[in-house]
Amino acid sequence: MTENPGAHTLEEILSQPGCWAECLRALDEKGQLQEIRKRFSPRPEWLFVGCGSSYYIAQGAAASWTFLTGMAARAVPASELLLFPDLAFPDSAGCQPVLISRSGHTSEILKAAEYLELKGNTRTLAVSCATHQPLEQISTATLYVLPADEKSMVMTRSFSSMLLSLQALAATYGKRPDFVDSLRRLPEPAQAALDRLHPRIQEFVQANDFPVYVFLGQGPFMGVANESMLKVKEMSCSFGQSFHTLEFRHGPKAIVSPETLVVFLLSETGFEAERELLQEVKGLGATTLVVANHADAATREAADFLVELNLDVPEYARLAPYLMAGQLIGLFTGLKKGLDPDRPRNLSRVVILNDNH
Ligand code: F1P
Repeated sequence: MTENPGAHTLEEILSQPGCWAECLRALDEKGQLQEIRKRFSPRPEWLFVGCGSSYYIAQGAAASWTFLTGMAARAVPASELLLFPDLAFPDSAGCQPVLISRSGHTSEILKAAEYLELKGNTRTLAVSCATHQPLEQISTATLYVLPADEKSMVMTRSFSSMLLSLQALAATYGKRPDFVDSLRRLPEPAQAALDRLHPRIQEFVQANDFPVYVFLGQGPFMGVANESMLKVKEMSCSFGQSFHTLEFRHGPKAIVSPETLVVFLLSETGFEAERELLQEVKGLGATTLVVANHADAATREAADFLVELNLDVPEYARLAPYLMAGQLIGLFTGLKKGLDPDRPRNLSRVVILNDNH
């Protein structure tokens, strides 16, 4: 056991809003977004590719891309591109791949880059928190998100910062300077919300034990639900699941009991339908944790633990702050179990496979 288990991860989680501000400033100063916009013209479809957390960034980025640019966008794990290229990449002429990797070293993303650039003759855009790595050498250009790299094995601020940077890039393509302004306004109120949330989640985790964690999100929040589930698994070795919110009715709700923590990431667009499910699940006896921007009386009543963000920015600019609760649950649950969330069991910082895989 290390001296200060989880210390890096906690610091990295709590430093996220400041990191977003720094990343947006760096993108501005270096004119990176405009530069990329000049080098890659709009295409009928954009394909966001990653592994693990970076795949879930891809899901949030693809939703944001379509919302902000009107262009079609999908997310696939790099392994899909390698094993089922005809399914993942059928329209090579009309599709622009974006390869996401904190390290730029993950074998599958490198193989995907080689497949696209060298065999497919397709120009790729990489997104990474590191320089001097192989992905940047294979790809045509790289969007660097350097202030966000972590000491911890698990991705926390690199996730939210790469997602935010891709949203800023989408806003550049979509000619939505108002959206970039919203992202710039986000760090201050998000930091205040995070500082309030941190001790509350710590206390909640101390007071409760859950064998099962469920994260529900819909639309652009699905990637955030998946990433929250992954944080709880990685940092606390707990059993976590994620679903599209309303899919929970179609079978998964069979697992509900007071020992199931069901986390609802309530959207604004689907608020009423999602809140109805929250009430139903509460009625079935689950313990509920709700993240919402604004809660109404019915939501308050059905939430055992409510995170009300009150952020004065559009819905899509709130994806990153919606992740804070899941990250903190994972971290404090891991610490409570005597684990070191900085160094999760069985994991390495990068997955590097031998050549014969
Ligand atoms: C992707 C990733 C991480 C995960 C793990 C191994 O890395 O799957 O999401 O936490 O420790 O690698 P990268 O390609 O973004 O560097």
